[in-house]
Amino acid sequence: MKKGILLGASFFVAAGLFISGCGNMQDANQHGQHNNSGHGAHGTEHRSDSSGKAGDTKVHAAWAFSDSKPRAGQPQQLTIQINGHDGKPVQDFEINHEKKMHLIIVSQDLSYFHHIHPEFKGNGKFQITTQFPHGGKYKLIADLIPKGGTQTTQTTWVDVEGTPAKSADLKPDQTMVQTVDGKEIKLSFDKEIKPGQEVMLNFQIKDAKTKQPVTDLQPYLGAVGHVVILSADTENYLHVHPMDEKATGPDARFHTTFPRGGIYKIWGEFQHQGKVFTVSYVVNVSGS
Ligand SMILES: [Cu+2]
Repeated sequence: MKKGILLGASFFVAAGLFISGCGNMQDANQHGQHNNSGHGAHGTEHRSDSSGKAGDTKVHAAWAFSDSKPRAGQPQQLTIQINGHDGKPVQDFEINHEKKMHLIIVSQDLSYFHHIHPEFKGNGKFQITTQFPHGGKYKLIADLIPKGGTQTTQTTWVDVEGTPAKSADLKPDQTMVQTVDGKEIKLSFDKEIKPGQEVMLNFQIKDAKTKQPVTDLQPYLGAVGHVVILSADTENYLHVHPMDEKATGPDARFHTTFPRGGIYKIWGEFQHQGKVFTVSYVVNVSGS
């Protein structure tokens, strides 16, 4: 065991499996296998891990599941220990969109998307029980802000035992109109998406049957909706911000910047009549 893992290990003696957020088991191309030779190097890696913005807070995440090998369909307690690069637990976190941590779980092909909020237990520790639908590889992305620090994204890969789902190729959608839970949602952009240029996303929400605009969206996580964007290779997790947090529909506008060309998947989550619905789109950003 290397130093970074041992530091994490002292916080979960009972847990079965340790995955270091800095150099985890499967994420060889990003970090190298268990390459935890020094904390200084990790900071650089984390910057490339998130949206590519410099200045992310230097923290280290250790991930542990209650079962040493998580199995599809079986509830797993996930513990995420956030320590500073001095090895000491981060004592508190800023509340961002109503939560101290947002955790996104996606399958490698991005067909599965799950957005949950681990509970802060104090002393740098977050916990939640979750389960994976199928066997295969999943990426876990924790979005957090240490108190007084800046937003950071900590990621790891998990290999889940069990029958894998049929993996789907990520192809750009032909239409930007989707029907989900009785809503018809059209996604449009204010201009052609170009790498490195800010673009506005507009989700326009109608009743699928009556085609009447939905004007009474409810706030979700303190805003009109929540949008997550990942590149097809999962390397780029984009920060997306609502233009008008208090909007209630039919338009929900957000802005973001796609860092490079390629295929991306976009998930929008909205709340109407007490129910959250998720709509997703696959887009191609041309250019390099
Ligand atoms: Cu969240």
